[in-house]
Amino acid sequence: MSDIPLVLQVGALLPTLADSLRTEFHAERLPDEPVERAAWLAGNAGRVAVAVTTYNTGVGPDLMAALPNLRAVLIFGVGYDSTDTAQARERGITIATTPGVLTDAVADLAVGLLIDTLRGVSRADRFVRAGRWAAGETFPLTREVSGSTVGILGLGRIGRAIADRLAGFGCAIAYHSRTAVDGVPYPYAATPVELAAASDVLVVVVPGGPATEKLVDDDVLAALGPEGYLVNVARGSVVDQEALVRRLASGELAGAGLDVFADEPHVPAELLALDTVVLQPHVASATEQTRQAMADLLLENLRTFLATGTVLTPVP
Ligand code: A2R
Repeated sequence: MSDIPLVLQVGALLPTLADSLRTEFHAERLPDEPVERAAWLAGNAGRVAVAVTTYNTGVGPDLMAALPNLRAVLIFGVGYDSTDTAQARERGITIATTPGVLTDAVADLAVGLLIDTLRGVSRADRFVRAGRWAAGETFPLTREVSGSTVGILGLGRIGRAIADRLAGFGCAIAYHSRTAVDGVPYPYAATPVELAAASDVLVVVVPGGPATEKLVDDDVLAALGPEGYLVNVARGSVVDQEALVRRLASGELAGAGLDVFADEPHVPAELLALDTVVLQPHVASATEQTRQAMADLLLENLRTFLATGTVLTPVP
């Protein structure tokens, strides 16, 4: 039994995916509890050939180092900032994510957040439920979405899908990525500050990780200005959250729609208290259809890897 390459589940997974891993691949689950985990690793670490995990759990440096025969890490999601990519590269360990299949769901939520933040949909719902409309109060005027200028920070798969959707609203689109994208009709801004200065709304859709840490810093937020809005469906690490909270609380930023935070699931109390902010519990890809499509793609990567040693959607 001990020489059969093992598929290891690291962290909680979608139940249907965990079932498939168990029934089709005889996967085992790494215990979460530290003492149990250490005991499991002492007896089994050498058997593990493939680890299956999520974008937020990942396979960090210590766990990766403890698995001497690991050959692949398959991630449920598009982010891989919690997996040790440098060690993986050094050791020739393949990393695969589930890109593409979640593009539409994330773009849908980004646009929903943008509309909610500018038009105050959630705020107006609270207003009605609190009986304030019935009591004769008037809901304040909001910011029009149609015709606004939206800056997309990261014009990749999701960024483009957001731009496509917003074209239907007559929004003017501008963008910044490290490199200008060939063949798109939108103006390219050379820096995030330049993009923010030209935008009514800045939508953040770059990957997480050290290269984008606080890419949206206080200078970018200052350039967005008191009439500006921020929407973040990328990673909390991409935005200087302290600066964001400070500017929102002081009215130096008009509002924000946030699906991601610096220290999830903790949301700063100042944000909870602000009516200009729409908060989501990191659910941009969380539809039944998309989560199943992500599970299907991950399983296809696993089957392909076990048969050929390659995957369909490797991280470059
Ligand atoms: O920089 P480029 O030319 O590689 O363009 C990518 C851009 N990007 C960056 N832009 C500015 N500074 C950076 N340091 C930087 N790193 C990457 O982000 C590209 O336009 C975009 C990422 O696009 P995709 O790789 O197609 O990713 P996808 O599927 O759109 O997902 C984006 C992220 C995920 O990683 C999650 O964090 C989130 O959206 O849900």
